[in-house]
Amino acid sequence: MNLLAVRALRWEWLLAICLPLLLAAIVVNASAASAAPAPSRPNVLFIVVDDLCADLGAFGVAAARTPNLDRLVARSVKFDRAYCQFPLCSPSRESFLSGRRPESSGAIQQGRTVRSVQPDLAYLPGYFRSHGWYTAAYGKVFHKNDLASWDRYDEAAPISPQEKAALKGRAATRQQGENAPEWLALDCEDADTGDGIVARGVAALLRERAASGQPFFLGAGFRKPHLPWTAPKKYFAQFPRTAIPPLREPPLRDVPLIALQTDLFGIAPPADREEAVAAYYACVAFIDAQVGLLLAELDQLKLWDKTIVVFLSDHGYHLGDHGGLWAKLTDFERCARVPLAIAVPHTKNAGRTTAGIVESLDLYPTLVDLCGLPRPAWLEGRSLAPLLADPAAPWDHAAFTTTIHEGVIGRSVRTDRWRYTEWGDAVATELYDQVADPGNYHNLAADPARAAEILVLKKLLAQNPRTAEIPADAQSPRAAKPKKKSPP
Ligand SMILES: [Ca+2]
Repeated sequence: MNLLAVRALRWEWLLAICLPLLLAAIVVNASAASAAPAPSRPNVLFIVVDDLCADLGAFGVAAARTPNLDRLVARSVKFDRAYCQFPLCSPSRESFLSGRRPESSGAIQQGRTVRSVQPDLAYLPGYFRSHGWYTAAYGKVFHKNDLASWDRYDEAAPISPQEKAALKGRAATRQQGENAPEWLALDCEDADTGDGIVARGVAALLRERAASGQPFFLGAGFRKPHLPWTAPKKYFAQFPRTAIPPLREPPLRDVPLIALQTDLFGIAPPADREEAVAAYYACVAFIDAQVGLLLAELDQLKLWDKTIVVFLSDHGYHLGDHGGLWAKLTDFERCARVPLAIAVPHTKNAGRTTAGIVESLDLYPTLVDLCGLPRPAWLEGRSLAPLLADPAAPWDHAAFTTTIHEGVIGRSVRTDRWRYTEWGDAVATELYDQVADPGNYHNLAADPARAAEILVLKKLLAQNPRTAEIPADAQSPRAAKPKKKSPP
């Protein structure tokens, strides 16, 4: 064997011994990274969108164009059956930010705060602040902001000067009511809009706080697709009227009139449903792009490994369904249901969906749990940590949603199979089979064959605290008197 051959043999030996060791080291390293423990004091990025129903690509609605929200959901555990506690901005947010049910706290109307009846209560961001997190927000996180919750807060005007100028003089289009659906394609850039300012403000906060060493809780409160539906014109260009599939729905059967009211604020139906839905979807696509800025910042700053990202809406939204319902305030599945996704650092469950029935109310105990903080005594929700650890984990719970029409309170409970609603003590009841009738068109409450199920659901509903007082100004100004009979 000559010298060259000996050298070649040595190299072969070296390769034969070292390569497997090297590969093994890489594999061990990779698995160690995937099993890395979650940070003990993670950051929280809390993204809340106003009036956004679950019409999103990631939630199975192809007509909506939401690549960024879809990407966020793909990094998260998706909650397919999440429900708000009251389908209206203020009571819904008061509930999930305080951790209390609307009827426990009494915050069951627009503008009434839990803080006003429980002055020492810490809202969710305030609780994190009291435990050493830096808390800051832009936009509409609270309906009525709680200054004590934040180290820094910027309301970021609901509409920018550019939007205001564009909308000026258009009040004539609101003849049907103060908040009749109104939309407008804006001739401005994203950065010149209220929500564009929110996204850029929070992105700047992420950059500023990433290097601070102090954990942060940042709130991004986007105001669209709340009315008026304004967004830069490039988003409207994505949604010609023909991009919206026509609505095909079954006829309403035995649905009581009181359940079919959404007009607390004078919402008037638009003349052309598809045109209006296109405007709503344009605003959703606009918000999607703003969320995209935040995701890009999380990428750039490598924050995913130390940041819990929560994405939710305050309630669902009707888009001309049920024979012409618009907006919010019903107890139907479409209005009670909210899109919810939670991305947790180092999760092995990214992109998985849970069918567990959960409530917006659960967010406070969930975040407290994930961040290792003591659970405040007043919380009424439950931690979703078991579902984040295993989306298929056993989970036998119900969700409760309350609304008010004409001074009559509508209490609804959603179980795995049913949605059951009671209006007042005996004004009307509804029962929908969520398997056979997911959209809630056929009320089975009078079906004698369902008496046993109704008894169980009635007991379940009665377990929740009930408010003794329904505020006089919680009555609908335009709604017809509630009637027991069904609509034609
Ligand atoms: Ca809202």
